[in-house]
Amino acid sequence: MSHVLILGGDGYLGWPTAMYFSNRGYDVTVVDNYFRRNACTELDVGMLYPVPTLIERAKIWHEHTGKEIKVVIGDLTDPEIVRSFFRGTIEYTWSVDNTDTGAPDTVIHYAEQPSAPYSLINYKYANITISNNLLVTNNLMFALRDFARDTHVIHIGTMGEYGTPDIDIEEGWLEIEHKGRKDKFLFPRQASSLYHTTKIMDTDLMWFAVRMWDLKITDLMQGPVYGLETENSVIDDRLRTIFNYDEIFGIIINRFIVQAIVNYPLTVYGRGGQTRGYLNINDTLQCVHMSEKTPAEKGELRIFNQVMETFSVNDLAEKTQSVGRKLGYDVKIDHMENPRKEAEEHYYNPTYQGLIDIGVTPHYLTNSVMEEMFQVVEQYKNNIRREVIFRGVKW
Ligand code: USQ
Repeated sequence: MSHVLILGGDGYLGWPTAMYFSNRGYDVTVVDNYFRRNACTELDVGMLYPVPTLIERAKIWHEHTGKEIKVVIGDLTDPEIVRSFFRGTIEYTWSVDNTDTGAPDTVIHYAEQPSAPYSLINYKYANITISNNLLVTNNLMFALRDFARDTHVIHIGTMGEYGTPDIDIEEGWLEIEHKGRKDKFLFPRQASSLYHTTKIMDTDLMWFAVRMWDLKITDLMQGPVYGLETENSVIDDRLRTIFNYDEIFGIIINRFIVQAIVNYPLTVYGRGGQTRGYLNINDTLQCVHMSEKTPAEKGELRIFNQVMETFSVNDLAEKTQSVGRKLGYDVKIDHMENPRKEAEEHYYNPTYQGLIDIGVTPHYLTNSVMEEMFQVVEQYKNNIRREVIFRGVKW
Protein backbone atom coordinates (compact mmCIF):
# COMPACT_ATOMS: atom_id res chain seq x y z
CA MET A 1 0.00 0.00 0.00
CA SER A 2 1.07 3.55 -0.66
CA HIS A 3 3.11 5.23 2.09
CA VAL A 4 2.16 8.74 3.18
CA LEU A 5 4.52 10.80 5.35
CA ILE A 6 2.83 13.68 7.17
CA LEU A 7 5.11 16.50 8.31
CA GLY A 8 3.44 18.35 11.17
CA GLY A 9 1.28 15.35 12.12
CA ASP A 10 0.31 16.71 15.55
CA GLY A 11 -1.35 19.91 14.31
CA TYR A 12 -4.93 21.02 13.68
CA LEU A 13 -4.88 19.49 10.19
CA GLY A 14 -2.02 17.00 10.53
CA TRP A 15 -3.64 14.61 13.00
CA PRO A 16 -7.05 14.37 11.24
CA THR A 17 -5.16 13.79 7.97
CA ALA A 18 -3.18 10.95 9.54
CA MET A 19 -6.36 9.16 10.69
CA TYR A 20 -8.08 9.79 7.33
CA PHE A 21 -5.30 8.12 5.31
CA SER A 22 -4.72 5.35 7.86
CA ASN A 23 -8.43 4.52 7.79
CA ARG A 24 -8.23 4.13 4.01
CA GLY A 25 -5.46 1.55 4.25
CA TYR A 26 -2.39 3.71 3.60
CA ASP A 27 0.83 3.24 5.54
CA VAL A 28 1.10 6.46 7.51
CA THR A 29 4.07 8.00 9.30
CA VAL A 30 3.71 11.28 11.20
CA VAL A 31 6.46 13.55 12.40
CA ASP A 32 6.20 16.56 14.66
CA ASN A 33 8.31 18.49 17.17
CA TYR A 34 5.29 19.64 19.25
CA PHE A 35 5.92 23.21 18.14
CA ARG A 36 2.25 24.15 18.33
CA ARG A 37 1.67 22.71 21.79
CA ASN A 38 4.86 24.24 23.15
CA ALA A 39 4.01 27.64 21.67
CA CYS A 40 0.53 27.43 23.26
CA THR A 41 2.13 26.71 26.63
CA GLU A 42 4.77 29.42 26.24
CA LEU A 43 2.22 32.07 25.23
CA ASP A 44 -0.35 30.76 27.74
CA VAL A 45 -3.20 30.53 25.24
CA GLY A 46 -6.05 28.21 26.16
CA MET A 47 -6.86 25.17 24.09
CA LEU A 48 -10.51 24.17 24.32
CA TYR A 49 -9.67 20.76 25.77
CA PRO A 50 -6.48 18.86 26.60
CA VAL A 51 -5.20 16.69 23.75
CA PRO A 52 -3.22 13.48 24.40
CA THR A 53 0.34 13.43 23.03
CA LEU A 54 0.89 12.29 19.47
CA ILE A 55 2.15 8.94 20.72
CA GLU A 56 -0.88 8.49 22.99
CA ARG A 57 -3.19 9.34 20.09
CA ALA A 58 -1.46 6.82 17.80
CA LYS A 59 -1.91 4.17 20.51
CA ILE A 60 -5.60 5.04 21.01
CA TRP A 61 -6.07 4.87 17.21
CA HIS A 62 -4.36 1.46 17.14
CA GLU A 63 -6.53 0.14 19.99
CA HIS A 64 -9.74 1.16 18.19
CA THR A 65 -8.87 0.22 14.62
CA GLY A 66 -5.91 -2.18 14.71
CA LYS A 67 -4.20 0.24 12.31
CA GLU A 68 -0.80 1.71 12.89
CA ILE A 69 0.28 5.34 12.55
CA LYS A 70 4.04 5.41 13.04
CA VAL A 71 5.31 8.39 15.04
CA VAL A 72 8.59 10.29 14.94
CA ILE A 73 9.07 13.16 17.36
CA GLY A 74 11.71 15.32 15.74
CA ASP A 75 12.53 18.77 14.43
CA LEU A 76 12.39 18.99 10.65
CA THR A 77 14.62 22.07 10.58
CA ASP A 78 17.34 19.44 11.15
CA PRO A 79 18.14 18.22 7.63
CA GLU A 80 19.33 14.82 8.87
CA ILE A 81 15.89 14.04 10.27
CA VAL A 82 14.22 14.96 6.97
CA ARG A 83 16.75 12.89 5.04
CA SER A 84 16.30 9.86 7.33
CA PHE A 85 12.79 9.28 5.90
CA PHE A 86 14.24 8.69 2.45
CA ARG A 87 17.40 6.82 3.41
CA GLY A 88 15.90 4.05 5.55
CA THR A 89 17.52 5.40 8.73
CA ILE A 90 14.40 6.59 10.55
CA GLU A 91 14.25 6.18 14.28
CA TYR A 92 10.60 5.79 15.17
CA THR A 93 9.59 7.23 18.53
CA TRP A 94 6.61 4.89 18.48
CA SER A 95 5.48 2.15 16.15
CA VAL A 96 3.94 -1.29 16.62
CA ASP A 97 6.87 -3.34 15.36
CA ASN A 98 9.52 -0.87 14.12
CA THR A 99 9.52 -2.22 10.57
CA ASP A 100 10.57 0.38 8.02
CA THR A 101 7.85 1.10 5.46
CA GLY A 102 10.37 2.49 2.98
CA ALA A 103 10.54 5.91 1.37
CA PRO A 104 7.19 7.70 1.17
CA ASP A 105 5.26 7.86 -2.10
CA THR A 106 3.64 11.08 -0.90
CA VAL A 107 4.75 13.72 1.58
CA ILE A 108 2.07 16.00 3.01
CA HIS A 109 3.81 19.08 4.30
CA TYR A 110 2.00 20.91 7.13
CA ALA A 111 5.10 21.46 9.29
CA GLU A 112 4.90 25.22 9.52
CA GLN A 113 4.25 27.93 12.03
CA PRO A 114 0.69 28.71 10.84
CA SER A 115 -0.33 31.90 12.64
CA ALA A 116 -0.24 35.42 11.23
CA PRO A 117 -0.44 37.13 14.68
CA TYR A 118 2.33 34.85 16.08
CA SER A 119 4.65 35.99 13.30
CA LEU A 120 4.11 39.63 14.32
CA ILE A 121 4.34 39.46 18.13
CA ASN A 122 7.94 40.73 17.91
CA TYR A 123 11.20 40.14 16.01
CA LYS A 124 11.86 36.91 17.91
CA TYR A 125 8.61 35.26 16.82
CA ALA A 126 9.08 36.65 13.32
CA ASN A 127 12.46 34.91 13.16
CA ILE A 128 11.08 31.63 14.49
CA THR A 129 8.42 31.74 11.78
CA ILE A 130 10.84 32.53 8.98
CA SER A 131 13.50 30.05 10.01
CA ASN A 132 11.14 27.17 10.77
CA ASN A 133 9.01 27.50 7.67
CA LEU A 134 11.77 28.05 5.15
CA LEU A 135 14.25 25.54 6.57
CA VAL A 136 11.70 22.72 6.68
CA THR A 137 10.67 23.35 3.09
CA ASN A 138 14.23 23.66 1.87
CA ASN A 139 15.33 20.52 3.74
CA LEU A 140 12.51 18.65 2.07
CA MET A 141 13.45 19.92 -1.40
CA PHE A 142 17.06 18.79 -1.00
CA ALA A 143 16.08 15.39 0.43
CA LEU A 144 13.90 14.83 -2.64
CA ARG A 145 16.61 16.02 -4.99
CA ASP A 146 19.12 13.63 -3.43
CA PHE A 147 16.98 10.55 -2.80
CA ALA A 148 13.42 10.58 -4.12
CA ARG A 149 12.61 12.71 -7.14
CA ASP A 150 9.45 10.71 -7.85
CA THR A 151 7.86 11.32 -4.44
CA HIS A 152 4.84 13.62 -4.74
CA VAL A 153 4.74 16.54 -2.31
CA ILE A 154 1.45 18.10 -1.24
CA HIS A 155 2.19 21.39 0.47
CA ILE A 156 -0.36 23.54 2.25
CA GLY A 157 0.04 27.09 1.04
CA THR A 158 -2.42 29.85 1.76
CA MET A 159 -4.83 32.08 -0.12
CA GLY A 160 -3.15 34.87 1.82
CA GLU A 161 -0.21 34.61 -0.62
CA TYR A 162 -2.32 36.50 -3.14
CA GLY A 163 -3.56 39.15 -0.71
CA THR A 164 -6.60 41.09 -1.87
CA PRO A 165 -5.81 42.33 -5.39
CA ASP A 166 -8.29 44.38 -7.36
CA ILE A 167 -8.46 41.69 -10.08
CA ASP A 168 -9.80 38.11 -10.12
CA ILE A 169 -7.46 35.60 -8.41
CA GLU A 170 -6.48 32.66 -10.65
CA GLU A 171 -5.29 29.25 -9.44
CA GLY A 172 -1.62 29.96 -8.94
CA TRP A 173 -0.66 31.09 -12.40
CA LEU A 174 -1.35 34.07 -14.65
CA GLU A 175 -0.69 34.47 -18.36
CA ILE A 176 0.77 37.91 -19.03
CA GLU A 177 1.00 39.65 -22.37
CA HIS A 178 3.71 42.28 -22.47
CA LYS A 179 4.83 44.27 -25.51
CA GLY A 180 3.29 41.73 -27.84
CA ARG A 181 4.74 38.60 -26.17
CA LYS A 182 3.08 36.17 -23.73
CA ASP A 183 4.31 33.99 -20.87
CA LYS A 184 2.87 32.29 -17.77
CA PHE A 185 4.03 33.39 -14.31
CA LEU A 186 3.12 32.74 -10.70
CA PHE A 187 0.11 34.93 -9.90
CA PRO A 188 1.34 38.16 -8.23
CA ARG A 189 1.71 37.71 -4.50
CA GLN A 190 1.44 40.34 -1.75
CA ALA A 191 0.96 38.94 1.72
CA SER A 192 -0.44 40.85 4.66
CA SER A 193 1.59 39.11 7.41
CA LEU A 194 5.07 37.71 7.84
CA TYR A 195 3.62 34.24 8.23
CA HIS A 196 1.86 34.59 4.86
CA THR A 197 5.11 35.94 3.39
CA THR A 198 6.92 32.72 4.38
CA LYS A 199 4.32 30.80 2.37
CA ILE A 200 5.13 32.92 -0.68
CA MET A 201 8.79 32.07 -0.11
CA ASP A 202 7.89 28.37 0.21
CA THR A 203 6.18 28.53 -3.16
CA ASP A 204 9.32 30.12 -4.63
CA LEU A 205 11.57 27.44 -3.10
CA MET A 206 9.33 24.70 -4.47
CA TRP A 207 9.05 26.31 -7.90
CA PHE A 208 12.85 26.50 -8.06
CA ALA A 209 13.15 22.82 -7.07
CA VAL A 210 10.55 21.79 -9.67
CA ARG A 211 12.38 23.67 -12.42
CA MET A 212 15.82 22.39 -11.44
CA TRP A 213 15.13 18.81 -10.41
CA ASP A 214 11.83 17.85 -12.06
CA LEU A 215 10.06 17.29 -8.76
CA LYS A 216 6.28 16.67 -8.50
CA ILE A 217 4.59 19.21 -6.25
CA THR A 218 1.01 20.25 -5.50
CA ASP A 219 0.66 23.53 -3.59
CA LEU A 220 -2.78 23.98 -2.04
CA MET A 221 -3.67 27.63 -1.44
CA GLN A 222 -5.94 27.14 1.51
CA GLY A 223 -8.30 29.65 3.08
CA PRO A 224 -9.19 29.71 6.79
CA VAL A 225 -10.49 26.31 7.93
CA TYR A 226 -13.28 25.71 10.47
CA GLY A 227 -14.60 22.72 12.35
CA LEU A 228 -13.31 20.03 14.66
CA GLU A 229 -15.23 16.80 14.18
CA THR A 230 -14.19 14.36 11.46
CA GLU A 231 -15.38 10.85 10.56
CA ASN A 232 -12.54 9.42 12.67
CA SER A 233 -12.67 11.67 15.73
CA VAL A 234 -16.25 10.59 16.48
CA ILE A 235 -15.04 7.15 17.59
CA ASP A 236 -13.26 8.56 20.67
CA ASP A 237 -13.19 12.12 22.06
CA ARG A 238 -9.48 11.74 22.73
CA LEU A 239 -8.89 11.60 18.96
CA ARG A 240 -10.28 15.13 18.45
CA THR A 241 -7.92 17.59 16.89
CA ILE A 242 -6.22 20.50 18.68
CA PHE A 243 -8.76 23.33 18.90
CA ASN A 244 -7.66 26.90 19.63
CA TYR A 245 -9.96 29.86 20.17
CA ASP A 246 -7.36 32.42 21.28
CA GLU A 247 -6.19 35.36 19.22
CA ILE A 248 -2.89 33.75 18.20
CA PHE A 249 -3.84 30.29 16.97
CA GLY A 250 -7.65 30.43 16.80
CA ILE A 251 -9.18 30.79 13.36
CA ILE A 252 -12.12 33.14 13.00
CA ILE A 253 -15.14 30.82 12.75
CA ASN A 254 -13.91 28.61 15.59
CA ARG A 255 -13.29 31.76 17.64
CA PHE A 256 -16.71 33.26 16.98
CA ILE A 257 -18.50 30.10 18.14
CA VAL A 258 -16.53 30.04 21.39
CA GLN A 259 -17.16 33.77 21.91
CA ALA A 260 -20.90 33.32 21.36
CA ILE A 261 -21.05 30.53 23.92
CA VAL A 262 -19.37 32.56 26.69
CA ASN A 263 -21.29 35.73 25.87
CA TYR A 264 -18.17 37.58 24.65
CA PRO A 265 -19.10 40.15 21.97
CA LEU A 266 -17.89 38.82 18.61
CA THR A 267 -14.52 40.40 17.80
CA VAL A 268 -15.05 41.84 14.32
CA TYR A 269 -11.85 43.66 13.39
CA GLY A 270 -12.59 47.09 11.92
CA ARG A 271 -15.37 47.46 9.40
CA GLY A 272 -15.62 43.69 8.85
CA GLY A 273 -15.66 43.71 5.06
CA GLN A 274 -12.52 41.52 4.97
CA THR A 275 -13.50 38.66 2.66
CA ARG A 276 -11.76 35.28 2.54
CA GLY A 277 -12.44 31.83 1.08
CA TYR A 278 -13.36 29.29 3.78
CA LEU A 279 -13.55 25.52 4.04
CA ASN A 280 -14.64 22.80 6.43
CA ILE A 281 -11.85 20.71 7.98
CA ASN A 282 -13.45 17.65 6.33
CA ASP A 283 -12.96 19.26 2.93
CA THR A 284 -9.26 19.82 3.69
CA LEU A 285 -9.03 16.05 4.11
CA GLN A 286 -10.85 15.41 0.84
CA CYS A 287 -8.70 17.94 -1.05
CA VAL A 288 -5.47 16.41 0.18
CA HIS A 289 -6.72 12.90 -0.59
CA MET A 290 -7.84 13.77 -4.13
CA SER A 291 -4.50 15.52 -4.73
CA GLU A 292 -2.72 12.36 -3.58
CA LYS A 293 -4.82 10.18 -5.90
CA THR A 294 -4.06 12.37 -8.94
CA PRO A 295 -0.49 13.55 -8.37
CA ALA A 296 1.28 16.40 -10.12
CA GLU A 297 3.43 15.42 -13.12
CA LYS A 298 7.22 15.37 -13.00
CA GLY A 299 8.44 18.93 -13.38
CA GLU A 300 5.03 20.38 -12.46
CA LEU A 301 4.19 22.80 -9.68
CA ARG A 302 0.42 22.35 -9.65
CA ILE A 303 -1.52 24.95 -7.69
CA PHE A 304 -5.13 24.74 -6.53
CA ASN A 305 -7.11 27.29 -4.56
CA GLN A 306 -8.45 25.33 -1.63
CA VAL A 307 -11.63 27.16 -0.64
CA MET A 308 -15.29 26.23 -0.97
CA GLU A 309 -17.11 29.54 -0.45
CA THR A 310 -16.35 33.14 0.48
CA PHE A 311 -17.60 35.20 3.42
CA SER A 312 -16.82 38.60 4.86
CA VAL A 313 -16.14 38.88 8.59
CA ASN A 314 -19.53 40.63 8.89
CA ASP A 315 -21.26 37.68 7.15
CA LEU A 316 -19.66 35.29 9.64
CA ALA A 317 -20.57 37.43 12.64
CA GLU A 318 -24.20 37.65 11.49
CA LYS A 319 -24.36 33.91 10.86
CA THR A 320 -22.89 33.14 14.28
CA GLN A 321 -25.33 35.58 15.88
CA SER A 322 -28.33 34.05 14.19
CA VAL A 323 -27.35 30.43 14.95
CA GLY A 324 -26.35 31.39 18.51
CA ARG A 325 -29.67 33.19 19.13
CA LYS A 326 -31.61 30.18 17.91
CA LEU A 327 -29.72 28.10 20.50
CA GLY A 328 -30.56 30.59 23.25
CA TYR A 329 -27.36 32.66 23.38
CA ASP A 330 -27.49 36.46 23.52
CA VAL A 331 -24.81 37.08 20.87
CA LYS A 332 -23.53 40.65 20.46
CA ILE A 333 -21.22 41.96 17.75
CA ASP A 334 -18.36 44.35 18.53
CA HIS A 335 -16.61 46.28 15.74
CA MET A 336 -13.28 46.79 17.45
CA GLU A 337 -10.27 48.75 16.23
CA ASN A 338 -8.44 46.46 13.79
CA PRO A 339 -5.10 45.31 15.26
CA ARG A 340 -4.04 44.18 11.76
CA LYS A 341 -3.11 46.22 8.74
CA GLU A 342 -5.39 44.89 6.01
CA ALA A 343 -8.04 46.11 3.56
CA GLU A 344 -11.42 46.21 5.32
CA GLU A 345 -13.46 46.72 2.14
CA HIS A 346 -12.12 45.20 -1.07
CA TYR A 347 -12.80 43.28 -4.26
CA TYR A 348 -12.41 39.50 -3.85
CA ASN A 349 -13.09 37.00 -6.60
CA PRO A 350 -10.90 33.88 -6.48
CA THR A 351 -11.28 30.94 -8.89
CA TYR A 352 -11.61 27.58 -7.12
CA GLN A 353 -12.60 24.95 -9.63
CA GLY A 354 -9.47 22.77 -9.84
CA LEU A 355 -10.12 20.62 -6.76
CA ILE A 356 -13.75 20.06 -7.72
CA ASP A 357 -12.51 18.93 -11.16
CA ILE A 358 -10.38 16.22 -9.52
CA GLY A 359 -13.29 14.90 -7.46
CA VAL A 360 -13.77 16.99 -4.31
CA THR A 361 -17.40 17.46 -3.21
CA PRO A 362 -17.74 20.72 -1.27
CA HIS A 363 -19.45 20.97 2.10
CA TYR A 364 -20.83 24.37 2.97
CA LEU A 365 -21.18 26.33 6.20
CA THR A 366 -24.92 25.90 6.62
CA ASN A 367 -26.69 26.89 9.83
CA SER A 368 -26.98 23.24 10.79
CA VAL A 369 -23.22 22.67 10.31
CA MET A 370 -22.60 25.65 12.58
CA GLU A 371 -25.15 24.36 15.08
CA GLU A 372 -23.28 21.05 15.29
CA MET A 373 -20.07 22.94 16.02
CA PHE A 374 -21.84 24.84 18.81
CA GLN A 375 -22.97 21.52 20.30
CA VAL A 376 -19.43 20.12 20.46
CA VAL A 377 -17.87 23.33 21.80
CA GLU A 378 -20.62 23.67 24.47
CA GLN A 379 -19.40 20.46 26.09
CA TYR A 380 -16.17 22.26 26.99
CA LYS A 381 -17.74 25.58 28.00
CA ASN A 382 -16.15 25.49 31.46
CA ASN A 383 -12.64 25.30 29.98
CA ILE A 384 -12.97 28.56 28.05
CA ARG A 385 -10.68 31.34 29.29
CA ARG A 386 -12.06 34.77 28.38
CA GLU A 387 -8.72 36.55 28.89
CA VAL A 388 -7.03 34.75 25.96
CA ILE A 389 -9.71 35.70 23.43
CA PHE A 390 -8.26 39.12 22.65
CA ARG A 391 -4.83 40.48 23.52
CA GLY A 392 -4.23 42.90 20.67
CA VAL A 393 -1.12 41.77 18.79
CA LYS A 394 -0.54 44.76 16.53
CA TRP A 395 0.86 44.66 13.02
N1 USQ B 1 -10.61 38.44 12.08
C1 USQ B 1 -11.52 39.21 12.77
N2 USQ B 1 -11.71 38.92 14.09
C2 USQ B 1 -11.07 37.90 14.73
C3 USQ B 1 -10.16 37.11 14.01
C4 USQ B 1 -9.94 37.42 12.67
O1 USQ B 1 -12.15 40.14 12.23
O2 USQ B 1 -11.32 37.70 15.92
C5 USQ B 1 -10.39 38.71 10.65
C6 USQ B 1 -8.93 38.94 10.31
O3 USQ B 1 -8.57 40.31 10.49
C7 USQ B 1 -8.86 38.45 8.87
C8 USQ B 1 -9.90 37.33 8.82
O4 USQ B 1 -10.75 37.54 9.94
O5 USQ B 1 -9.27 39.47 8.01
C9 USQ B 1 -9.32 35.93 8.92
O6 USQ B 1 -8.52 35.86 10.07
P1 USQ B 1 -8.05 34.46 10.71
O7 USQ B 1 -7.29 34.78 11.95
O8 USQ B 1 -9.18 33.53 10.80
O9 USQ B 1 -7.13 33.90 9.54
P2 USQ B 1 -5.68 34.30 9.04
O10 USQ B 1 -4.91 35.13 9.99
O11 USQ B 1 -5.83 34.87 7.67
O12 USQ B 1 -4.96 32.89 8.98
C10 USQ B 1 -5.70 31.65 8.90
C11 USQ B 1 -4.79 30.54 9.32
C12 USQ B 1 -3.61 30.44 8.34
C13 USQ B 1 -4.15 30.31 6.93
C14 USQ B 1 -5.07 31.46 6.59
C15 USQ B 1 -5.73 31.34 5.24
O13 USQ B 1 -4.33 30.75 10.64
O14 USQ B 1 -2.79 29.34 8.70
O15 USQ B 1 -3.07 30.30 6.02
O16 USQ B 1 -6.15 31.48 7.56
S1 USQ B 1 -6.00 32.90 4.48
O17 USQ B 1 -6.69 33.79 5.41
O18 USQ B 1 -6.80 32.70 3.29
O19 USQ B 1 -4.70 33.45 4.15
